[in-house]
Amino acid sequence: MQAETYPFVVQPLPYDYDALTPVLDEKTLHFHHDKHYKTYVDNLNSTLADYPELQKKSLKELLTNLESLPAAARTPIRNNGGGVFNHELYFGTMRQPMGQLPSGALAEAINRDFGSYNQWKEQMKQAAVSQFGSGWAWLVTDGGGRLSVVQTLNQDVPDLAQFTPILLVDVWEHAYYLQYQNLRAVYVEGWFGLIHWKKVQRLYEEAIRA
Ligand code: MN3
Repeated sequence: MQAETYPFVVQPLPYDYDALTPVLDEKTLHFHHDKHYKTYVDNLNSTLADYPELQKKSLKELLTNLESLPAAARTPIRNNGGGVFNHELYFGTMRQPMGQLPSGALAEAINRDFGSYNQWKEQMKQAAVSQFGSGWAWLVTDGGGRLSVVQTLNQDVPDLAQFTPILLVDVWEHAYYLQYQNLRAVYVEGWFGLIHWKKVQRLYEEAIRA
């Protein structure tokens, strides 16, 4: 899903704008995808327009080596490149509610590393609800398939040299405020029902094969 290199392109939602109702309504998805996410893509491209030497790098390469970037490009790439990476994974790992649960190797890893699906869910929910201010809660794997839950602030990504993100939930107010106002926990609880587990399993299997 993530476009390889500059110029980055807005990826369409992989479902209709009304597909995630009632958890996320059409208006929320239009604002979130068409305005917020698109702005990150546009700003990333306008930053990279000034740095031909960075235009061949993938988003992952840019975000893995922020310290190696020209000082003036570092913060805009961290914020806007992170914004692109995070939103593409977020929109790409939801789908029309169908009551899926994890299965296969990923389900086994969740049981091994968290105790059970419910214990994982509790930890993920805690990470999402307790994130102070704007940020994300993530499920990541290391190269050996060991899972962990992490939080990041703003549009920061986890350490991509060490971890592959396979799932995340956006807890910026723009993700939920139109519908839930201050009730972040209610939004997060609903989000669990939107998880596209087959896609998450595919990302997990790719990460441990790589
Ligand atoms: Mn967002």
